Amino acid sequence: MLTFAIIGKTNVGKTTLFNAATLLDEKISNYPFTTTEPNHGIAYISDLCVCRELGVEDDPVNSTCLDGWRYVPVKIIDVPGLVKDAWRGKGLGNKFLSAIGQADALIHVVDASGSIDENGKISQPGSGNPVQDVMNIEMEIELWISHIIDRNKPNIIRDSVNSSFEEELNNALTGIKTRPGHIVQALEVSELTEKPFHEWTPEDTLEFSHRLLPIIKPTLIMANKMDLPTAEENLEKLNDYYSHSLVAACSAEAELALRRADKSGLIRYSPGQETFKVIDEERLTLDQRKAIQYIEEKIMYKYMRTGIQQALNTLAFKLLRRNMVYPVSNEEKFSDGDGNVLPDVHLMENDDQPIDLARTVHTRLADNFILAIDARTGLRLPKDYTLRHRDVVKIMTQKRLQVKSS
Ligand SMILES: Nc1nc2c(ncn2[C@@H]2O[C@H](COP(=O)(O)OP(=O)(O)O)[C@@H](O)[C@H]2O)c(=O)[nH]1
Ligand SMILES: [Mg+2]
Repeated sequence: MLTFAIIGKTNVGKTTLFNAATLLDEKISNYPFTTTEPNHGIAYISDLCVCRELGVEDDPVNSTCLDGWRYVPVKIIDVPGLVKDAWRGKGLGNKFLSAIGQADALIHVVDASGSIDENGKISQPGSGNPVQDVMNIEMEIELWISHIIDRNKPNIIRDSVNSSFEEELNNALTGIKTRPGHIVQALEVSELTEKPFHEWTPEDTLEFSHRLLPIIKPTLIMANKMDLPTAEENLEKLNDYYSHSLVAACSAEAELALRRADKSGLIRYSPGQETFKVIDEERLTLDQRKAIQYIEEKIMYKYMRTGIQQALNTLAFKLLRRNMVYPVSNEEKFSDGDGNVLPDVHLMENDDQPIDLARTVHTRLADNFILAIDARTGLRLPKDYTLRHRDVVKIMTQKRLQVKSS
């Protein structure tokens, strides 16, 4: 399952975002360090399901279909505020950094209203510097990566004699989910391909780590608290400074309020939609009415949506370039062996082929793979076919295999 880690300094709204995305009840408070363990939860990314286009009623198994939208689960981790010198282990730093290591992509939350001081305490709105905040947190992660490399330096040098340096460096970094291709790419952009590893200075190691980070952890910067007046100016600054990466505007608190109101039956709201509907005006208290009005005025009219669902989708589809692919075993009914229509959808990588889909469903399916069929047309897919978003694919095997997805 894809894993996203929510990072950022204290009090920017990470836990609120986590709760909104998972609708779990976590302690939300103004005190720094209320969270001492990385929280793990399940969030969903969503896109139009193929059921309506194919004219079928589906029976989702590994995902959910709501009003013709498919919601696919992803793991999400709320990583408590990283303090300065976290990479040296300060403030449970290593535990938090390891959680980042497990992630496929990062949601870097900043307080766009600038109401947090350097130490993560609530202060005068507009006084904080979100651009600097992003750099500080990234620096901790880069120093941590450098530290891992330094610690493994003797082993890397020793083992490179019998294999390649790139391979050994990759082995040292597998805990943060590197692949050999990432290492080669980062060496190139940091211009260290030619320099012998034993001659690397501490600056070289840090430069390498700095270049490696965006390659292994695609990051979305989430400008949170957009409902506050000082936020707009900082959003512009963030957009200017981080024009090379993606910046999204959001209000985690608004999303949390909407999802909770939906859950308790006060409003009808599907995450990611641009509107919500009050079910019964009479049932709302004065405070609830005020809250709804605030969200409408400050967020929904201005930004069209709270930004949370879009952020999750952007990570999966734009930054990680995943495609939703539906495996079926009956290409006429679009069903699995048990008759479930469009039971599963998998988030395949951009250059994945049908054999990769087979492997994702079950290794036995891959071992016996012969060819794949496009269930929409009934035609055989070419040998070198790469899977596309919303493909519905039947895998043909040598033997008749009855496999349940793993
Ligand atoms: N105005 C406003 N406040 C928010 C928003 N999101 C979070 N907060 C508040 O910011 C404070 C810190 O939030 P929390 O999620 O605990 O931050 P964390 O330390 O990063 O996990 C709390 O008082 C939240 O209610 C938002 O979108 N708008
Ligand atoms: Mg928190």
